[in-house]
Amino acid sequence: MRWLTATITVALLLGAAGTPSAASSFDPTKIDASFLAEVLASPTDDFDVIVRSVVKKDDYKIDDKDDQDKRAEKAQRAAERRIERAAKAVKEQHGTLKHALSIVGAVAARLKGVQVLKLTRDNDVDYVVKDQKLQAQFDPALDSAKVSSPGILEVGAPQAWSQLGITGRGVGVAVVDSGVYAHPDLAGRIVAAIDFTSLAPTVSNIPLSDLGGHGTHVAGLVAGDGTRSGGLYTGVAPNANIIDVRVIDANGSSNVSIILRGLQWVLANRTTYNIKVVNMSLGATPSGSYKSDLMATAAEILNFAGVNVVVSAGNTGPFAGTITTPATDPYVITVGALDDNATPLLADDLMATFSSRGRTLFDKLSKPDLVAPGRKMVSLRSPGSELDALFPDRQVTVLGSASADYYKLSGTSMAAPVVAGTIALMYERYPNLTPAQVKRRLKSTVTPLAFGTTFDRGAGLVNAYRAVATTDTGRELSADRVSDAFAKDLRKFIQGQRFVWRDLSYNGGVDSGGVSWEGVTWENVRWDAVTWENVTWEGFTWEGVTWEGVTWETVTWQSTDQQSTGAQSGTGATWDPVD
Ligand SMILES: [Ca+2]
Repeated sequence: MRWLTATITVALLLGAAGTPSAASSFDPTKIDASFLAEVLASPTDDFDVIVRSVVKKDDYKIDDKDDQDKRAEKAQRAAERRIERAAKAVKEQHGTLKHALSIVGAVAARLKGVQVLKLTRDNDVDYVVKDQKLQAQFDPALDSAKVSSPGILEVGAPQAWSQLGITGRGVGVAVVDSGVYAHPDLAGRIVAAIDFTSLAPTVSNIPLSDLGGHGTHVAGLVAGDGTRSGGLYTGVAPNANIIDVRVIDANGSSNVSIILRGLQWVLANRTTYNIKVVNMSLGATPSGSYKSDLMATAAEILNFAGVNVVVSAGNTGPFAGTITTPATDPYVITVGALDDNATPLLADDLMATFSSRGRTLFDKLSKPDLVAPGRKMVSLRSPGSELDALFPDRQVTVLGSASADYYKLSGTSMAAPVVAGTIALMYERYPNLTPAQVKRRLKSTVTPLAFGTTFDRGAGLVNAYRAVATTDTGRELSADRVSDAFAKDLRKFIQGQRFVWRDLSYNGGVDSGGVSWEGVTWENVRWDAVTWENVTWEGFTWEGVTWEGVTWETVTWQSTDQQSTGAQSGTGATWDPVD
């Protein structure tokens, strides 16, 4: 009955608001502390939330005889039960259900503050978080330097194309962003597009528009082929495929629940489109540890299912502790921005002032992992988009061309896709790499930088040529454990599989409880850093784990409204410069 101790405080607050105090005890262990404070301050306001349900013992019971199909079917049913449980809890509080978020065993919903408090007392509820707003991360250049693409040269991408014959052909990069305009430099290579800001998202092979103008720029840095500039302005992997997962509206804003829907779609469709990389040039100020962050959970699940997750560090530098979420997660590849000073020479490079840096605020992790050029980057223009209209001086017209086909932007948003493109190159050459190997290769082949520290520029500047050429056999495995939600779900969903240990002599041959690695099973496993470090994730079969969009027929998903109002709303989101 641990919530009883908190009752007095909330009763007083509610009393002041003229609401009966009976409404009001809560379990503080099931709600994020900063969100709790917000709810207590405005108990009668509406809040957009994400409600995770508990996993129960009988949700996923597999039999040794079950084949892969049977296990997949059972995993799907277990995921449905999770959604049903969360949906029922919301309905009991008379909340409005918005979407199923099976990747994290949750639903998105809208409830009054007092109802949010009551939810924390529901035994079927594991955790309630605010459906936080996110912003695309960029920093429009304030002056108009002479147009060039030094950043692409500095990372050695053209060397990888010419010397190794590697251009990213056939590799899919999901751009989780504001959409991708059908720019001629991406012709025929936007292989799928889906819009989670629309009322009824459906997948299409016809490119969507990009009302914001951000995603098109990002996609161009990954895979633009320079068609309209005679090769002057290309991305890092000019033959890679783009999967356009639109989650950001025309104003540059999104919500965690929309991002989660995008990520669960990527998980479910990763094989169909050969998606090896997700680029997330977005972030939010973290409200706590990555361990209780659902975007971190979704990113980790993708990572262990074989999809690299590349995330921009944030544009809230230059001080320490400014890394945004989900870049704070130890498993994602966090990219900070370098200022290439408009030359392809390294000697004049600097850290971009705006680039967020570590250590991370809550977990004190060393971030970013590495940096890439991110200042005054020239890439694809989305004509008539919000950005285009707001900052027409960023338009770039190639000499002799009748139209401005390119656009110049700054931000860690522009640095992340340089790394995502590099990863696409790596997979063309070595299709069987795993995310842990990719991260190791990226970091072990960087161009070292003479300035800065590990906490601002990470390992150094990404080197696309060397990352593709290397035969490093190492793997970078975080010593930090995965997020709470992933840890809780993992056992239920993949417990039918064996643990495969990286090193039977690791940690003196025992786990942190003293059990020999060979003796560790799903029944006695300890979910701590030592265990995570030693698990060979590649030993798991993730095909049986669906975690994709579940539709539960008996639930009426009442709202696809993306707008936040009441206590949830901030100032209207815009494409604000953040430098
Ligand atoms: Ca330079």
